Amino acid sequence: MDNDKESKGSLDSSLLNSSLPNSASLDLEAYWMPFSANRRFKKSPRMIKKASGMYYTTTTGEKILDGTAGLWCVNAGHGRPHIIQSIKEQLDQLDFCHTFNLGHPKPFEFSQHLTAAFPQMFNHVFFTNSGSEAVDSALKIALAYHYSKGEGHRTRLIGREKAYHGVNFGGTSVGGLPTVRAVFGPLLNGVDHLPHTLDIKRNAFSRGLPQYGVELADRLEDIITLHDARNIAAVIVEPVSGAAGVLPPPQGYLQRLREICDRHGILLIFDEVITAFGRLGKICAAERFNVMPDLITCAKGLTNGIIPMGAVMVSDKIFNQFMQGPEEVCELFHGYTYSGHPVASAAGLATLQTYQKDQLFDAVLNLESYWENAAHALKDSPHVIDVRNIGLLAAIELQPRADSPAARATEVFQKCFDKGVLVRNIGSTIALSPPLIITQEQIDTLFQTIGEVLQSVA
Ligand code: PXG
Repeated sequence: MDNDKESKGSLDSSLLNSSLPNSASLDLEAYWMPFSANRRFKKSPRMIKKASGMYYTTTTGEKILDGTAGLWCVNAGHGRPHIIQSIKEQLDQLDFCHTFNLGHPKPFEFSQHLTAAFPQMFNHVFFTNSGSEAVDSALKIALAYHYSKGEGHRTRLIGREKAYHGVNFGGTSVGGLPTVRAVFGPLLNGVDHLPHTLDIKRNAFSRGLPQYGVELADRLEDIITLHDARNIAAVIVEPVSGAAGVLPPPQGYLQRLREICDRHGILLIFDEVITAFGRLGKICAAERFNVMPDLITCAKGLTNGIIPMGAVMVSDKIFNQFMQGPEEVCELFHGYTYSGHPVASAAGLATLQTYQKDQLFDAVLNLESYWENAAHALKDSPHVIDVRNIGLLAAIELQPRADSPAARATEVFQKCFDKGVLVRNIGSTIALSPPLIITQEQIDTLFQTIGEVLQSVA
C-alpha cells in the first residue's frame, strides 16, 4: 500500500517542534469541524487567537464583540482570572481521580454550592461532560425512576418539534430539528413530539412571553390519550428554545405542561443548557417562570464554557426514590469516566463564585428592558419579520429568501463579523446571547451593526 507520509502509523516527528503555529502555515485539513461546512470554512477561515471580557481577537488582530457568549456559554465573559486561577491551583493539586466508589473533594464541594443556588427541591446533582450527556442522563434517570417504582411500563419519551437536546441518541430522538435528525435512522423507539410554539402570525414582535399559544400545551393530553399515560415516562422541553432561534414560551404554557404531567404521573424535564446560569436573570428558567420540573439539565454556563461539563439537577422526589434499596448496591448503573472531574469541578465552583461576586444575574434583570428596546428598534429594518426576546436572549427573524432560506442570515453573520460583531445565524434567524457583562454601549453597537448590515443585504 502506498503511504507517502513517512510518519503514518507512528507519532509524527514534527510533533515536538509544534508550538502555536501562525495561521498562515496552519494545515486545516485533518480537523473535521463539528456542525460546519468544512470545505467552505477552510477556503476562507475565520480564526480566533484570544479573548478577553466581551471581545475576541482574530489571528489577524481584529477585535470582535462577542454577541453570542461563545456558543451561549461564556456567561461571565472571557478570560475570568478567578476561574483560570482556580483551575491552575486544582491542576497543581490533583489532575485526575474518578468518582466510581472513590472520591476527591472538589465535586462534593461544588455540588453543595450548586444545589444551594437552585430552587429548593433540587438537592442533588449528577455530573456529565456536556449538555448532550446531561440530556441522555436525565432521560435514563427518568426511565430508571419509574422502573424502580414498579412502573417499568412507563418508557415513552415526549419531546417537541424544533427542540434541540444535543446530539446523543436520546437527545436526537426527543429533539425536533429536522436537519439534526434526518440522516441518523429511526433513533429511539417510542418517542412522540408536542407541536412547537413558534407562531409569528399571532405573536410577531412580542416582548418577553408571547400572548398566544397556551393551548398548545393541551396537545399533550392528545398524546397521552393516544399512548396511554401509563406508558409515558417523561416530557422534555427547553423552557425557552435556543437553537431553534430563541422561542420564549407562550404565557401560561409551562404551567399547563406541569399540571398535565402531574395529573398523569409523568415526569417533566427542563433542558436548561442555555437558560440556566443567569441567561434569564435567575439561576434557571424554572426559577424565573416559577414552574418546577422534576429534573433540570444544564451545561455551558456551568463552567463559563472554560472546561467541558454538564449536570442533571435532581429533585428530592426523584433522588429519594433511588435511595430505597440495600445500601451496598449501586443505585444507578450510569456515569462517565470524567463525571465530577476535579478540574471541571474547580472551574464550576469558581464560576459560581464569579456570578455571585459580580451579581451577574441581577445585572441581567437590570439590563433586560434596555436590551429589549434595542432589539425591537430593528422592527422596521429591511427583511425583519419578527423580533423575540427574554432575559439576555434575542432573535431577529428574517424573511427567508425563496431560493435559499438560510442565505440571508448567513450573509448578515458574515458582514457583521467583518464589522467586528459576532452574531449567530440559525436558518433565517439571527440569535443573540451575549456575556452577561455586556454594557449598554455594547448593546447599542451590537444592534446598530446588525441594523446597518440589514440595510446593505439584498
Ligand atoms: N440542550 C440544549 C438546550 C442545548 O442548547 C445541548 C443540549 C447540547 O449541549 P452540548 O454541550 O452537548 O453541545 C444544547 C447545546 C446553536 C447551538 O446552533 C446550540 C447548542 C450547541 C451547538 C450549537 O445555537 N446548544
